[in-house]
Amino acid sequence: MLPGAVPWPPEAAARYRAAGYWQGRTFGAMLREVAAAHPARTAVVAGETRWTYAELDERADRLAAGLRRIGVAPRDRVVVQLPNVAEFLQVAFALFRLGAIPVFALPAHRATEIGYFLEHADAAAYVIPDRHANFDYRTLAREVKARRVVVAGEAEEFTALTDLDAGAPAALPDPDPADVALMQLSGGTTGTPKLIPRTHDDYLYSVVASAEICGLTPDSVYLCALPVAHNFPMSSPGVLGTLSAGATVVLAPVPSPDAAFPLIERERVTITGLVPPLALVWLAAAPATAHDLSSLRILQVGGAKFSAEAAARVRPVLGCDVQQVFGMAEGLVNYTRPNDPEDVRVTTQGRPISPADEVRVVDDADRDVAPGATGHLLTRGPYTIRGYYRAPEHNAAAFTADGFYRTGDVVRRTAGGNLVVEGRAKDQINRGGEKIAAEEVENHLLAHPAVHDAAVVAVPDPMLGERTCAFVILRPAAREDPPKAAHLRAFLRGRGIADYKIPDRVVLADAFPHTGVGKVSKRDLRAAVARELTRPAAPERPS
Ligand code: OOB
Repeated sequence: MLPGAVPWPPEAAARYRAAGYWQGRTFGAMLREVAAAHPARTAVVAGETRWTYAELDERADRLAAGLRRIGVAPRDRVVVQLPNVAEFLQVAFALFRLGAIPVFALPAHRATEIGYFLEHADAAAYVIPDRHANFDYRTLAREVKARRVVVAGEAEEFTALTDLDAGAPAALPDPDPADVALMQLSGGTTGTPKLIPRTHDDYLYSVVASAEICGLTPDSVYLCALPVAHNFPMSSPGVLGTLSAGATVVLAPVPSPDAAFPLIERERVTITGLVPPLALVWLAAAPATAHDLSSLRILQVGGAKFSAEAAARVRPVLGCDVQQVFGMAEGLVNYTRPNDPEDVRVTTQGRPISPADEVRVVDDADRDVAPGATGHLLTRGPYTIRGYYRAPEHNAAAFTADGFYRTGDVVRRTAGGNLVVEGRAKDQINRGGEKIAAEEVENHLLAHPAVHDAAVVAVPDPMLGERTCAFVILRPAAREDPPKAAHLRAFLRGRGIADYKIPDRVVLADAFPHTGVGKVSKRDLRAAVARELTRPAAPERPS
């Protein structure tokens, strides 16, 4: 196992192998087998690009050899920040084949986050597009310290992906399936994002089991509308589950109905996954569309709570089944099943993938609550990590002594065994599926010379579910001429963080409410914004 990753205890690993969950197969081998079985089937469609399984397989081999030639070695970490382009899959499988470890960053990440990933993972390379969504990633690459930069597109002074894809493929030894295959990012609750090491054995199990639960066959067509780097569209069953089934992945450049509906019609898409705010946009756009959406069988919705009211509208409006997906990059994924009764699919967030997933619902002292009562969700199982990468101190708090992951989610379990997400205990904002660690944004605000203290909380929002509000106490010297909210936001942007982390509202405060033990009471702060939101518009400070 990669140093810095936390292995499962040997007896648990032995159990997962004996039960057949861990099959000792790598992602590289999986693609090889599917390509041998269906060489001429379409593996991926993205813009004008269409690759068969044979082509994707060969391209992955050639690129693996090219990356090896420039010095990328087995177990090296490589930060991959690519949007929904076919090269994403080529790069991912090239690294899997090489035994190097992609660290999947989101296209929205900026210099501070990327710099941190490169450094924390001690990355050997950084893979980017040239431009995407009006942003030049080469300028970002110049700002961070990357040992080597590989560009899909115009490389300028960097290494072009096409140059690495030019030589002959080399026969590389298949990596150890028990070793780390990739790293996902945690939504996070702390000042720095956490890296989630997932092994071939554990991730491939969750991916293949997900494809089965969703009924994928070689005739399925999965539309990847969300950023493919995120765990949901990557693995639940996502693009990897689709490939494991020998089906077709269609990558949409953006998730809007304008881009997605024509693709659904043209490619006869059968399944896709969205976060709740996008599902609402699709529900609003579908009745008036001229596009034929009749091929769609399943709309998955996950990443944040999807209301029962909205879930109930999916079949009447889109003519397909809704599937709720409650998952986390750390592992556990829950699905409602296609043959569940309608009320289960509409009102619950589903049940775990695996019979070996252990789920506990506990009180503040880690005691099991009564059946059906609400409590903290703890989980452990064949595809849930036992620790973040290189984070021993954080791991001591994020996992119980016996290896359960503390999800930070507040849930209840129905008599039928389905989970209903009732809330969250972790200090995180879920902005329409995009996770924001309050502490991370607070630390950036504290770096401003006028800021004495900062507390970031969630504010309910009809569209996104939640938005962020930053409460700020100014230093006495700054109170005469307080900085405007727009100035503080620009300051945060200048710190090089993803745009979705910039607070939607900034409210100046004289003091923060405290809890009994003297911590800032975020519950009271949330109540304060809620009161303000329901009051008739009073002049807000600052604007
Ligand atoms: C997915 O993964 P992450 O790592 O971005 O976020 C995980 C957290 C969960 O702990 C929970 O707080 C929230 O996102 N969440 C949901 C939810 N799905 C995720 N909360 C309520 N209802 C849901 N359906 O978000 C993710 C990973 C794999 C599949 C799907 C989502």
